Amino acid sequence: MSTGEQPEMTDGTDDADDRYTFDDVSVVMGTYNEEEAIGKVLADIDEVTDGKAEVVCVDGSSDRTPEIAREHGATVIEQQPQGYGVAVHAAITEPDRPIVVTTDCDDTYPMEQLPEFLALINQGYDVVSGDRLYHGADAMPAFNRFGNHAFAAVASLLMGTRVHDTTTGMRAYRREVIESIEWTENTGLSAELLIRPLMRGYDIREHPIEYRERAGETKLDPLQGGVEIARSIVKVSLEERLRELPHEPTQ
Ligand SMILES: Nc1nc2c(ncn2[C@@H]2O[C@H](COP(=O)(O)OP(=O)(O)OP(=O)(O)O)[C@@H](O)[C@H]2O)c(=O)[nH]1
Ligand SMILES: [Mg+2]
Repeated sequence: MSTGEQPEMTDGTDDADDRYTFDDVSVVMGTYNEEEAIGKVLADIDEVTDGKAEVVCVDGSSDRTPEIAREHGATVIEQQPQGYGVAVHAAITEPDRPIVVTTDCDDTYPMEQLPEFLALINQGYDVVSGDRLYHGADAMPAFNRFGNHAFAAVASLLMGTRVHDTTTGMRAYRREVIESIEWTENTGLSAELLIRPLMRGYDIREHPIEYRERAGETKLDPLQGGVEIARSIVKVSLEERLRELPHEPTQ
């Protein structure tokens, strides 16, 4: 686990065999009535990746979100709205490109930092996790900011490794990480996607990101969602601790 110094920058578009480019990247997201934001989010991805990244939206909307997504060339998978993690689980397991990047479809996350995520994957990290709290996250509601600091503190204690933002929606994963682990959480999936790989020894890097004010309505009830995330953090950390214990040989 490491954080801090800048990645060696590339524009993610060079063609050396051993480096991934945006042709190897899928950017995936759950989308639920995000018509105010989706046009900008998809235009930003298109611009920064030069149209090379594949985009997958798992959509439960009743507004124009899926039409706008298709107009931008995204693959849209329709799904009844069943919560963040159900959508994002379907989204991360859909692509067959080697690098999967998650984001929210609310214009909070800086798509212009995608080349930094790709550069860190190319440095060898298995998961690159956007740390919203590093720069202060002034655009985040104060209650959520407090909660996110608290989740990171609890997760760090339970894991025995300091992490700074367990609930961020912007990460890059080598697809092998996603495929090698069974994911169980819904609202807490974002925390699970950091905790299980970290406790299984994958190379994780937290990377500071800018965080913007949300466009459109939140889909998360901060109180109920917060309780569910806290429960997921405890459950998943303890399950991973138990996995670490030596097993009794069976006779
Ligand atoms: N398909 C689908 N997408 C969902 C569902 N719930 C949330 N999402 C999407 O998942 C992403 C995260 O939801 P947000 O409402 O941004 O939750 P949050 O980031 O915790 O809260 P904010 O601080 O308001 O951004 C957004 O892109 C939502 O549109 C759902 O039930 N189905
Ligand atoms: Mg969001």
